[in-house]
Amino acid sequence: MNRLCEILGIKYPVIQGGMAWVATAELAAAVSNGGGLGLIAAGGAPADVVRDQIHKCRELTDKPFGVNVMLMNPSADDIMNMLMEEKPAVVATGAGNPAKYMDGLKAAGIKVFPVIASVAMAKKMEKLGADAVIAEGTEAGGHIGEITTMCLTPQIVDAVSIPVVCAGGIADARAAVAAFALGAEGIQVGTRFICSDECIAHDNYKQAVLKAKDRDAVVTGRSTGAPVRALKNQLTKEYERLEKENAPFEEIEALGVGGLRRAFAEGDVKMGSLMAGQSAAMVDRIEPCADIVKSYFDEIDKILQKVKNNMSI
Ligand code: TUI
Repeated sequence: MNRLCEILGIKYPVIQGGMAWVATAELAAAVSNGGGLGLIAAGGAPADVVRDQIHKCRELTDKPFGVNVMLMNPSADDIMNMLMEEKPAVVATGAGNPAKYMDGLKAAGIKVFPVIASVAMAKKMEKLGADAVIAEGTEAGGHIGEITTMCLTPQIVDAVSIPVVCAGGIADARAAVAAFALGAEGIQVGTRFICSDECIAHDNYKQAVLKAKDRDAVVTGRSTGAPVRALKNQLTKEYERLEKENAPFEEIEALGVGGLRRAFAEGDVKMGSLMAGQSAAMVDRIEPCADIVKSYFDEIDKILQKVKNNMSI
């Protein structure tokens, strides 16, 4: 039996990525109702807004779901205190070290799944009592680390004994099989869920993901120390120009302010931040979350047969 399914009481070991703005109660509930684990993204929201989202999600599903806390959010302390009261099944963390919250979350009976992008951080999280780690490769969308999913996953699997969830670039069943071959016990999927019926992002954002080709998910912000992957548009081009000109930090940062809201709510595909992973190029339809969750486990035998054929020497 898959350890992640056991820990969480879910059918499919598929976690929906905690995408700021995009991962609303509607999306999380739909993924959980489809047998995976939905996550509400706290993103940059204040604690009371996240609490309302949890209540909404509980109206939409009786299945377990989680909350992703982006640790660069200035309200992270308030959000964590609220979560210790609300007790979602899981708290996933991103973009930082959740050490100071770990004991409180565990004492509240919440499973803690830190997103990590290095071996050292994975080891630290296991030592602190994390229930699983989400190893996110640089193929992912949004704020990213440097190591590819292919190289990061097996190194994390060898370094810890808690379950490893593989993230970054997993848009179809072949990639899922590869992740499990690398030793992962679950997958986290973000970009493909943008193109779901239940995602309430503006249709222009969804269409941009559908249209994206192999080189369209580009990284900006390397020079400021917070690299972000998003679909190439006027915003990313202006970022690139400012970075090349060594513009002041504040000027570069100011460009991005409100970018996710512009993309998600207004459908501004020119100056919005269309955060998405490299797998955007492989997403070709909008469909129900339940179908996306299940699709990763379709045709396992056929894929494994192909592996055997391709590897028979
Ligand atoms: O967090 C993410 N992805 C995100 S957060 C986000 S919101 C945002 N908006 C505007 C600018 C920047 C961010 C959009 N996408 N993924 C999880 C993730 N965590 N990737 C990498 C890390 C990470 C990085 C460093 C985890 C731990 C870490 O530790 C550093 C330390 O404290 O030692």
